[in-house]
Amino acid sequence: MSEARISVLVPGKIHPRVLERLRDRFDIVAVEKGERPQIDAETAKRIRGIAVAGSVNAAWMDALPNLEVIANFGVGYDGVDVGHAASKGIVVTNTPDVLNDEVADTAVGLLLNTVRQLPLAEKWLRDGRWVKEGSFPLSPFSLNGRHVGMYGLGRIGQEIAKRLEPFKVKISYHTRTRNADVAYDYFPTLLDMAKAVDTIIAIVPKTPQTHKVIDAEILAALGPEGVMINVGRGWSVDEEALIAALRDGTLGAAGLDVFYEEPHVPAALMELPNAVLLPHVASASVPTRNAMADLVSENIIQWFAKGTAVTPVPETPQKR
Ligand code: NAP
Ligand code: 8YV
Repeated sequence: MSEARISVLVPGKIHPRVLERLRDRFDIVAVEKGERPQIDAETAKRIRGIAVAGSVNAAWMDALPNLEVIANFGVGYDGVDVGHAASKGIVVTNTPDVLNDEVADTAVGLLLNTVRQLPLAEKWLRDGRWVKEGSFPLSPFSLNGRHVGMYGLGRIGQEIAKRLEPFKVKISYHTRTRNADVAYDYFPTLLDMAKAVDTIIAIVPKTPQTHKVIDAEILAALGPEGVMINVGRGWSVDEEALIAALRDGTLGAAGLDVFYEEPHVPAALMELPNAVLLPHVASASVPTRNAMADLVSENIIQWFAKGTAVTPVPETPQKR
C-alpha cells in the first residue's frame, strides 16, 4: 500500500495544524466522537492511524482492523486504552517535553496567584473598589519561607521545582521511585510529605493509583496555612473533600487548572474566594500548542515512513 492511500481517522476536534500537516500525505477521515466510529466497513479497513485529542476506547480499536498507530495530542494519554492497544500491537504516542516549560510557568503563576490572591486583587481594582473603599486587604499568605512538596517530579515536575529554587522556598518531593539525581528531600508516602510541607503541587498522571489520593487526610495535614496546587489531573483530588476543607478553613487555599469532570466545575468550588480556578490552560499558548500539534503529526508521518514513532508511550510497541 503506498503512503498516499493511507487513511488517518480524526475523531472530533483537533488542533488545525495537525490536519494541515497530515492532509498532504494522508486521506483524513473526520468523524464525530462517540462509543464507536460511525464509518462503513470499507472505510474502517482503510484506517491505519488515528490522530486524537481526547479518548480512544477499545471499541474504536476493535472497529478498525488495520489500525497501527494512535497519536494523542497531549502528554497525558489517560484517554487512550493503552492496555488494549498494547494487546493488539497498536503503538500509542503522546507529546512529552515540548510543553514542559509552558506548564511549569503556568504552575508557578497559579501558585503565586493562589498565595497572594492576585485575581481577587485585580477584580477589586476593576470593580472600582480601590477608589471607593481603599486598598485591597492584605493577603493572608506569602510565598516567603514556604516548604513546597512536589507530588510528581517527572519531566514537568522537575521544571516546576527548578523554577521555584530562585523563590528560596524549601522543596521536597513524593514519587514512587526516588530520583538519585535531585537534591530535594524524598518522601516515600504522600501523607508523610503533606505533614512536613505547607504547600503541595500535584503533577502526576491519571492512573488507578492516583485516584482521589489528595483526600481529606492529606488536606488536613497541609493545614489552615496550607496551599494545594493541581496542574496534573482532576482525577487525583477528592473535590468534595477539597471544597469542605477550603470552606471550613482546614486548608488555606487551592489553585486548580484541572478538575474531576471537565469542563464541569462544581458550583461550590466556584463560590470559594480561597480557590483560584483555571480552565485547563497550562499548555494553552499558540507556540506550545503548535509544537504539540507538530509532534502529533511527526509521530504519524515517521511511523508510516520509517516504522518507528518519535515519542511512543512505554506500554505499547516501539516499532512496526
Ligand atoms: P512524567 O514525566 O511521566 O512524570 C510523572 C511523575 O509522576 C513522575 O515523577 C512519576 O514518578 C510520578 N508518579 C506517577 N505515578 C505516581 C504515583 N502513583 N505516586 C506518586 N508519583 C507518581 O509526566 P509529565 O510529562 O511530567 O506529565 C505529568 C502529567 O501532567 C501528565 O500525565 C498529565 O496528566 C499532566 N499534564 C497536565 C497539563 C495541563 O494542561 N494541566 C499539561 C501537561 C501535563 P514515579 O514513576 O517514580 O512514581
Ligand atoms: C492539554 C494536557 O490541555 O498534555 C496534557 O496532558 O493536559 C494538556 O497539555 C490537553 O492534552 C489538550 O488536549
